[in-house]
Amino acid sequence: MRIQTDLHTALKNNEFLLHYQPQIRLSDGRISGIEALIRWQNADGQMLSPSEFIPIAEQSGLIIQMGQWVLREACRQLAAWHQQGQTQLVVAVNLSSHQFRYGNIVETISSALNDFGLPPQCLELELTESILIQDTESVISTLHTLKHIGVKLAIDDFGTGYSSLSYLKRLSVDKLKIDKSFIRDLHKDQDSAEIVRAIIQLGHILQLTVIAEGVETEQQLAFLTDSHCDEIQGYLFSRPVAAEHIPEILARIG
Ligand code: G
Ligand code: G
Ligand code: MN
Ligand code: NA
Repeated sequence: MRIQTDLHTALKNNEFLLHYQPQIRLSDGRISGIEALIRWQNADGQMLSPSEFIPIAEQSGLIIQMGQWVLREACRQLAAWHQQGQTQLVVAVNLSSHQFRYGNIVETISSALNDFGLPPQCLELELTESILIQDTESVISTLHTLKHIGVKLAIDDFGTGYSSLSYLKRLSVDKLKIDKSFIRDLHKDQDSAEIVRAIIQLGHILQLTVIAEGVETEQQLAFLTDSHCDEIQGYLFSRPVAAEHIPEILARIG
C-alpha cells in the first residue's frame, strides 16, 4: 500500500525519468534505435528499478497514467533528438499488458505522435508475448489499428513466454527481441545457442528484424554476428543512460 501511495505522489511530483539504451545494427555498426526504460528517483534520491514498481503499478491500475507519461516523454525526447539532426532515430517504448488492454492506447499514441510532430515509423512498441496470446478481438483490432497508424511492433523477451507462434503470422509484427536469458547462456549450454540460431532463422523466414538483448561479451557478439542476427543491445555497447549522454554515444558510434 505504501509504495502505491508513493507511486501516485511520484507521478504528481515528476519523480520518474527515462533512461535510454542504444540498439546497434550489425551490418554497419550504427545505432538503429534506442529503448526507453523508466526509472524512479524518489525524494530520498534513491533510484528504483521498474521491476520493483511496475508490478505494483499494474495492480493498482496506475500503470495507465505512468505508461502515458512514458510515451509522451519518449516522444518529446525523440523529437528533440530529431531536431538536433538525428532524423532517422527510432525510440522503442515498453507497453504493459494492462496498459495495452485498458489504456486507450491508440488515442495515447496518435496524440503523442501528433503533438510532437513525429513520423509514426520512428516509434516502436515493445509488446510481451502475454499481450499477444490473449488473442481476443479487441487485442487484434488494436494491433491492426496501430499497424495502420504506422508504428513498429516488436515482441519483447521472445522465447520466454508462450509457445504459440501463430500470432507471428497473423499479426504484422516487425521485430523479435531474443530474451537475454538465452544470450546469457549462449556459451554455457548448447541448447541456448541452438535456440538463438533457430529464433534468428525463424525471424528471417518471416521477414522480421531480429535483435539480441543482454549482449555483454565479445564472444556473444561474435556468435550473433556469425548467426546473422540483425541488431544487438546490451552492456557491451552501452548501459541504459540518461538522455543527456545519448548525443555523445551517437557521435561515437553514429
Ligand atoms: O532497465 P530494466 O531494469 O530497465 O527494466 C526492467 C523491466 O522493466 C523490463 O522488463 C522492462 O521491460 C520493464 N520496463 C522498463 N521501462 C518500462 C516502461 O516504461 N513500461 C513498462 N511497462 N515496462 C518497463
Ligand atoms: O524486458 P526488457 O527487455 O524491456 O528489459 C530490458 C532490461 O534488460 C532492462 O532491465 C535493462 O536494464 C536490462 N539490460 C540491458 N542490457 C543488459 C545487459 O547487457 N545485461 C543484462 N543483464 N541486462 C541488461
Ligand atoms: Mn524491452
Ligand atoms: Na526484453
